[in-house]
Amino acid sequence: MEAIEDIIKILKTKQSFVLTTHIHADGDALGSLLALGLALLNNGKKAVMIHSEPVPESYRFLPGAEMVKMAQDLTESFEIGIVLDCTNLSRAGDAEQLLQKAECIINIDHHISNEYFGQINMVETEASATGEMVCNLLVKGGFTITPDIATNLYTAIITDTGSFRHQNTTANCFRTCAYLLECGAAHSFIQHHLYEQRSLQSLRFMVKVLQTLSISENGLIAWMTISKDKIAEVDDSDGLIDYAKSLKGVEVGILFKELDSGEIKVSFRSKSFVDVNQLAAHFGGGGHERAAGCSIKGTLKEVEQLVIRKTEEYLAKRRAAE
Ligand SMILES: [Mn+2]
Repeated sequence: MEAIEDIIKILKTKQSFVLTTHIHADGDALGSLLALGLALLNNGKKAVMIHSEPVPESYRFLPGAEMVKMAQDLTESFEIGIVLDCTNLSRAGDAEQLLQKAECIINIDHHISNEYFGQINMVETEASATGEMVCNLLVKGGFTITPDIATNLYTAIITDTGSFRHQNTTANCFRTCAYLLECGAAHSFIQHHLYEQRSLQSLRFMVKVLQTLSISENGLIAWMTISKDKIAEVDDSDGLIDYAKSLKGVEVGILFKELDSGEIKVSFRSKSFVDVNQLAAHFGGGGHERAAGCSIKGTLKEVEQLVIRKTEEYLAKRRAAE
């Protein structure tokens, strides 16, 4: 039996579910979490959506966002744990303990670096977003896709494909979105909240980050840095990395962000041939071929040098192999 059939059976027969997603949640993470959570609730199940951090302000418009609970506040046990858009259990943050207590963990994800940590693993690396997989799951299971669920899933796909710009944009993802619009996904409402609600503070923050832009000698790597003092002002770095990648001639865009933990969060994007999942994996991270990330201990300067050197090595090796 395929994973999807096992999952549908469990969704129908079991009664209590705890659902979560990865730390530093994005639109796909939250959209998938809320869509599946709402579908279970609509079917009379006990379903609790949890996260290690409060839902980011920019995603509080998602239907059901107010129902997401802090993982730390829960002590009860659930029959089934469902983890969405998450490569491994440690990426579930504080939700990990609660998940470990469940009889069965279901892992639903589209990252190539997924570690198959569940008892049931539905991992489809060709899916544009976990939201696309959840849509398929709900349709196959005969669950009603309400306008609220559709809005969550549509947001998941829009954000993970960069509004249909990234390589993961497929015919199937357009078919799914067309279907979600028919189900009542609120297109204008979503666009407005995703792209027309930036604060002046956040735009000024962006200007400062753009000023840190550096480019490698060969013009193939462009990167930016966010130091802790800058984050203290406002932390809205979503999508900034795309500006580095958007430069003509650049293949790899990198964003370095200093975290409170003494680590540097490194995000990678590539345009056409560098497998950034491999680069991130070298530093213990992962993701997709064209978008990946990792966290490295050290100062901003040290990590910047280390990662740029490694990326240059990768490009040099590739040239030699051609
Ligand atoms: Mn995703």
